[in-house]
Amino acid sequence: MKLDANPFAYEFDLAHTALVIIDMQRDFVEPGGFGESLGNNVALLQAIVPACQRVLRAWRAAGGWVVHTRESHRPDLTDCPPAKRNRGNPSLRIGDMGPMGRILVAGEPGNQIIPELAPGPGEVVIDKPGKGAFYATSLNGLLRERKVTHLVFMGVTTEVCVQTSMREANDRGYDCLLLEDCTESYFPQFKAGAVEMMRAQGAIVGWTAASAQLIAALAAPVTEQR
Ligand code: TIU
Repeated sequence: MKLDANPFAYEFDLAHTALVIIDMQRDFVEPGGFGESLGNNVALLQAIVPACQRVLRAWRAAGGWVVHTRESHRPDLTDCPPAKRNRGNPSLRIGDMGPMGRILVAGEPGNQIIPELAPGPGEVVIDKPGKGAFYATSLNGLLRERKVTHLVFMGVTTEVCVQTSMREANDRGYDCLLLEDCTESYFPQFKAGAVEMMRAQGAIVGWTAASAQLIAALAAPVTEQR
């Protein structure tokens, strides 16, 4: 399959591509979670949910494989360095009790993926203690087992966990596409900068495209894609 993308067309074989949805959790998207505890306005992030749903629906209908990630720490916080927990003197620290349970802790209500994008059968959920989806997780092994070579990214936040994950993927040899209207930051100027820097210099980190382009490619008859 081939779609219009920046800085030039992105080509992928659906059987060897995963849709990677980064951290679309209540902790980042809803009030009372980790994102808000850092002083952010979570409403900005809620705006991308319908576009993410459209892509997820189209990707599943085409038979594509999906990986979801959650930024998530063990209840005993042994995987949360004090530097991460204390940084910025947040109103609620990781592990503290908040309105949706313990902040950024596995198993708590706030740590779950939002219901609109809930994982489906056969889809993988990766709990990650860092910003990047590859750090201290089984993701690379799972992708290699399935002979995945291409990754399509959406999720939050663009310049933190999405950008880190895409850079980690790029260094591991995956061809990455970021869906521009399916990612968001608490800081619009950081999203714009991150999107720009990833596709600069001939897609130095990867490609970017509007989700409509991907949906059109997924819907196109196979004979026209050759
Ligand atoms: N704070 C912020 O923008 N992001 C994070 O802490 N994690 C993710 O991006 N998932």
